[in-house]
Amino acid sequence: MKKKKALVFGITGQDGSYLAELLLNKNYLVYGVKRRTSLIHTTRIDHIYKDFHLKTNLILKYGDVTDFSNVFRLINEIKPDEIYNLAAQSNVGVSFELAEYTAQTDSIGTLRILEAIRIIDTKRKMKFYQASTSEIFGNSPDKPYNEKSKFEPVSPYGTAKLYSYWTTRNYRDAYSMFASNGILFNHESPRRGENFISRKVIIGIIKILKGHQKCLYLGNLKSKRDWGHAKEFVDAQWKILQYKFPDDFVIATGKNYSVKDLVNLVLKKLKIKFLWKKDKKGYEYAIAKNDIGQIKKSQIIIKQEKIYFRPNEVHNLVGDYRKATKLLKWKPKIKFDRLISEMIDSDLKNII
Ligand code: NAP
Ligand code: F7E
Repeated sequence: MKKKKALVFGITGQDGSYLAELLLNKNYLVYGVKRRTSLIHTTRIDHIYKDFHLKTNLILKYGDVTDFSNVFRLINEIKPDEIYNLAAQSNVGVSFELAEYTAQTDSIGTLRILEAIRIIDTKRKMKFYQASTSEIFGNSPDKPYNEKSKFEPVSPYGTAKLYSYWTTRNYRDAYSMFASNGILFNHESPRRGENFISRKVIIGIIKILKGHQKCLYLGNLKSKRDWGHAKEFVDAQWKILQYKFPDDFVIATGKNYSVKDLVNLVLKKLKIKFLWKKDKKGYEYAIAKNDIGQIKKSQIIIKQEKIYFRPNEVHNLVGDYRKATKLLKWKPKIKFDRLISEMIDSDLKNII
């Protein structure tokens, strides 16, 4: 039987790497789009990528969703059965600094792919997955959020992704395209980018324990997130494209925790005793209550720092994934505690 072809924009990212593994295990021929960078940055997929001269089911192509001619040519040459758009400037904090670039990538990038499909795939055979996000709900009321909740994004990233959400729906309705949104809540893993909170906290605290740094500086500790495991969330992405109709699905765990809960859990798992205090300006800091590793009793190990607060914040995210369970038979299994343990174990091995 002819292998199915998948084209993955964003294959070098956290989700791209897990999705590539999943698709290869399902015997797909996987085409992955990597950007030109001054340093090679394929570390997340090196273990599955073999030299292209060897017989391999993973083929890497240079590309960028800000370049329409490139996007068009790739889709025209490959003629994939399924296209996953995971490419994005995905850091919410950074989007306040790089607002226009974020829109070019996270909004118009999606439009470029959809336009290319519309022109090339006249028989409407290709399926398109858009990596949408819980950030489109912003601070809208009525939690937990489901597919019918109101959208009120509060960052350049959130508004850019909302544009893509609607464009995906509009192309589905206007041109009868199989185009679906996965509205994914936060998902982490040992492969998570180091400037997202889970990985930043874990790496920072391990480095303090090992004496590589003294203190970890953070922003808002009060915000709450619904954190799942990326490996399970890419399974939902694939299932969304296997469903009989194009549709939009919330993918979440239904449980949320604050950033402070996350910090407390990591400290506890690393057996660091601590006490939270507040300075005169109201910023919180944590001091160690025991000598452990390279940490000395009374050392300030965590401190809030103004530069890590965002101009606007999403305070509390939690998702209702019942539609995905009903129609896709998808359900998260990995709990927050186990996710964090897996990430800690992995970084304890990485950081010497
Ligand atoms: P990630 O690790 O930041 O990966 C993003 C990927 O997009 C990387 O491969 C990156 O390439 C690529 N990329 C960035 N700009 C690009 C451009 N202009 N052209 C082509 N590729 C580009 O993000 P992730 O956590 O895997 O998330 C995957 C997708 O899901 C993103 O769209 C993200 O916004 C969305 N999402 C993520 C979460 C989450 O909690 N992880 C939740 C909801 C939605 P480089 O490696 O070269 O940077
Ligand atoms: O922040 C707070 C920060 O950057 C989580 C992306 O994958 O999920 C992700 O977006 C929370 C926020 O993720 C620091 O203010 C405090 O409240 O890990 P994060 P995010 O912004 O929720 C959504 C669903 C996506 O779609 C995105 O692509 O933690 N926080 N102090 C901090 N965050 C960071 N990064 N760094 C800090 O120092």
